[in-house]
Parts: sequence; structure tokens; C-alpha cells
Amino acid sequence: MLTACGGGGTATEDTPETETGGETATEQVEQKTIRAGIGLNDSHPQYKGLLKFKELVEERTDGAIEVQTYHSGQLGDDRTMTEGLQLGSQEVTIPSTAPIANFVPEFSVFDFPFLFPSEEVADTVLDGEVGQKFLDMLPDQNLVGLAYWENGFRDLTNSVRPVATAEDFKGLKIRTMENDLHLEAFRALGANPTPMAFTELFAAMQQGTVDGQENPYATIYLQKYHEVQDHVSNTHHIYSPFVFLMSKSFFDGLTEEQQEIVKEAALEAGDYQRELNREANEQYLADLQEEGMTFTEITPEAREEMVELVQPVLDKYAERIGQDIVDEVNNAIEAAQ
Ligand code: TK8
Repeated sequence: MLTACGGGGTATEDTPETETGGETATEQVEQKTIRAGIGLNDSHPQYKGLLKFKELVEERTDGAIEVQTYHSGQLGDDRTMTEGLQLGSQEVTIPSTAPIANFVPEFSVFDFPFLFPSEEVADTVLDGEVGQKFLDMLPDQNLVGLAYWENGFRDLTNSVRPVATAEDFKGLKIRTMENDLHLEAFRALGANPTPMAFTELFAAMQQGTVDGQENPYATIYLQKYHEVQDHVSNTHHIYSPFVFLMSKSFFDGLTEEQQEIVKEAALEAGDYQRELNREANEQYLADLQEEGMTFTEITPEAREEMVELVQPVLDKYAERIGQDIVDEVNNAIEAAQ
């Protein structure tokens, strides 16, 4: 099977001067560098996955491609890093689908609240034909999507009150990712949402600019949000995929063999990252309680009420994005169960 992602393998500027039959072991290979940046810190499974990618790529290219890794938003937030890929100031970033929707609006489908019932179903849909269909929309934006990784199910924290029902969202100032669908969904739940880059979030909670935020337990614990937040609820309202993005200009400049290597490494490192992410999840919740946060369980009835409240927002976005593609995602989810 051919790897999609455009490219076509016609880049000639890197071809060594001597004609190679493809198998020559001694050819002079141009040294290339991948600058890879993420928003999370170096204790997060996403960074461990990125280190795995580095190890695989450097080993399999015999060092012809070097991978430099940056964490904690050292290269910027998700939006600026993605723009960096388009402009050529960096080669890799791994944002959530929500900020990607500012480049390719269709990606908002994956951020429909209560869409994916489990991580396993998400894997099947994202790693299958439907997931590939979305990756195929990226080259138009000078981006190549090599693999889906996992941010995970998002849960609500805040410093005002335990949240058990939609009623408890009333008036809470919640930071959302920079994505209109997230903003409208939180408004529908009764909250007072503010979009903000991830890199500004900790300070905003500390200073009380916002009361709360929503992210998977791993992020909440490893970014030490328990230092500035008192309550956590298992709202599990959205499953956030990560997309492993590469600059298309850079990808096109790789040899076909190198394209295969980076693609395979992104997939393998992604499997590893998903595993690490899932392994520690329950432990992180226990750790948060250990640190003094209250934990509130969302009952099935309370979740059902939230589903009803956000439904009009989903209908609006399905129309905007295209009912066909939304149906396709829903059918794939149905089939995966
Ligand atoms: C990290 C982000 C983050 C995301 C968010 O760069 O912004 O809340 O969940 O983890 O992608």
C-alpha cells in the first residue's frame, strides 16, 4: 500500500551527485534536522513519545536526520508552532485536533462532545480509512499528518466548586482551547468560556483570570494544575486526538526512503505514546486527590443532560462542516463498537 500524504517522491534537490541505484551504502547523504516542538512539559507521555520518534528516526537513517526536541511551548503554542511548519521555521509539532481546526475546519468533528465512547474505538476510527481521509486534507495547508497520537478524554477542573451537573457550570470562567466549537459547547453548558493558548493557562489560573480548565488527568497532574485548582470531575466530555504534523515542504524534500522512515517512526512512537498515556491515567487521578483536590463523579443522568445541552451546537457544526463527513465519522464509530 502506498503511503498517502502527498509528496510524490519527486524532490531532486537532495539527490547525491552520483547516480545511485538506491542500494548503495556509501552515498553521501545530506544532513537534515527536524526541529520538533510540543506544548506539554518533559514529564508528559507526549514528550516521551517524541523522544521515541527521535530515537527511531536517528537510528534508521544512520543519523542522516537529526531530531531536536523542544517541550513546554519553547517554540510557541499550538497555533504558532503549526504556522511555523507552514513557514519553515520548524518541522514537526503534535497539536490537538482543536487548534488544527483553525487550519482545516473539518477537524472540528473530532471535538464534538461525547463523540468517541472509548479510546479503543477512537484508535479504530482514527487509524482507519476515515482518519486517513482527514490527514489527506492537510497538504493543502502545507502540512502533512503522519499519525494520530493521543491527548485523551478531557476532564474539568476549577477552583470555585465541585461540579456534578450542568447546573454547576453556571458562570464558571473556563479556559477553552482556541476553537469555536469548544467555546460554543461550553457556553451551551452554561459556563463563561474564554479561549486561550495553552502556554498562558497556568498563569491565568494562578491569577484568577479563569476559574478552571479542562484537560486529561495526565496534563492536570504533570503540569501541576493541582497547585492552582481545587476540584476535578470526570466529565470526559471530549476525546482529544493529537495529530503528528510535519511541514510539507520538508517532507517533500526527503528521499522516499526517509519519508517511509519518518512515517513509520511517527506511527510506532504513537503506539508507545498511547500506551504510556493509558497506563498511568487512573494513577494520575489518585495523585490529584492525594494532592488535595476533591473528585466528583459525573452520573450517567448528569452526563445525559450535558449531551442534550450541547446537541444544538453539534447540529450547527455538522451543517457547517458538512453532514456527509460527520455521518461518515459517526458510521465508523458505530461500526467499531
Ligand atoms: C498542548 C495542548 C494541550 C491541549 C490544550 O500543546 O491546549 O488544552 O489539550 O495539551 O495541545
